[in-house]
Amino acid sequence: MSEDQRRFGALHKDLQDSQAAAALRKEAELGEVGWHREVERNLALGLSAAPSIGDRTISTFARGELPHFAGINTFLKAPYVEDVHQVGRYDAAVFGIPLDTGTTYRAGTRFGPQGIRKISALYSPYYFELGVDLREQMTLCDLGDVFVIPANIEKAFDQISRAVSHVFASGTFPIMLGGDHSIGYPCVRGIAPHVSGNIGIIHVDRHVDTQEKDMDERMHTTPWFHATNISNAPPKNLVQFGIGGWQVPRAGVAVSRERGTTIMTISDIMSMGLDKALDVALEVASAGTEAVYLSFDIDSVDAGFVPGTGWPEPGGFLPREALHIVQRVARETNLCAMEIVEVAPPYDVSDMTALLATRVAVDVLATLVDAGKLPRGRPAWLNSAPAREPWAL
Ligand SMILES: [Mn+2]
Repeated sequence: MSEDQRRFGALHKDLQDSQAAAALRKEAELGEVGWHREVERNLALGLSAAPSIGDRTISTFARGELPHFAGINTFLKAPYVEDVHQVGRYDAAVFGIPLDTGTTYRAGTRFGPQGIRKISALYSPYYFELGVDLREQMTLCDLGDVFVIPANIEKAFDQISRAVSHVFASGTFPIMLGGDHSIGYPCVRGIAPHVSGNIGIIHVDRHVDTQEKDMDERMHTTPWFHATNISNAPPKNLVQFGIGGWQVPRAGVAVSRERGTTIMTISDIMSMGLDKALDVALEVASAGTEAVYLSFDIDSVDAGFVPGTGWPEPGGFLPREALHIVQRVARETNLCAMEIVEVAPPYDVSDMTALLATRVAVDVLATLVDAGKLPRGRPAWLNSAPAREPWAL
């Protein structure tokens, strides 16, 4: 009897091919090179531990993953890369866009990146279900935050596009932590010039966010009007997934109708079944496009799970549905970047909203690793940086 049969032979026959059985097998194949490298670094920088400490991997000053409650927070305790010219050395980069000038009801998403970083310290880099260890299988860094201009949303947009353009052109996979949903437009504007071909957008939200202006300005209710004016981000590849309720402005509905974006309500998704609805969403976003951008609004989840957001709306997704959605997007599209928006820690309870935002980010990363999409070479559709900033017209 093989070792594998000894371990798993006793499992109920209906569980032989279960996710849990596979996860137990996959863990055994993960190395510990990244972990040992981290321990060496911690000891070199943080002194060896007091003589009474039996575990000699422990340092005197906390410098790595442990203790989870200690240390200076970066996202998932990833290295803080202060020199942004070095970003291309990492497979993925997280950075914050702490802009809430675009909020039209309760503000506070300027603290979103800080809130997400804080509770992300709860997590190790290992994800049981997929048998992925980010520390062993890819490199991740935290670039800190974009210098937004809170008193001028257009200047803030220029800063955001420039930052996103810089990271994206390096070939690193970018994860942007908002900030309110107004950042969707400048993020796509920073990416679009670097993609040869069209970009599809999967927009998970309760709100359409497609009107041209709100109270005479571009706000968090307007990103997809402006993003779909970009020549290679056409509205026919914009899928708006989970829309519904009493906070969908008629001005935005008119634009979505006129431009032919694809809206799917929660009821549509329930009646089709989540996976069938996702089949349709992924097909529409991918049709004729080279790359797909994921915009995940935390308020797409039922308000009971995400109190820390600006426009909570009951009746949205369950957290496990949201995670299933982003995992399928990561696995089955040519995902080129993502944003997670509308986390407002001042309204949060026990960090639960920020924790779900963390899950969305790490589940996407783990899925990209599991699907063999990270680490990645330089994609064929990725242009080198243009000589000028095309949005500064
Ligand atoms: Mn929303």
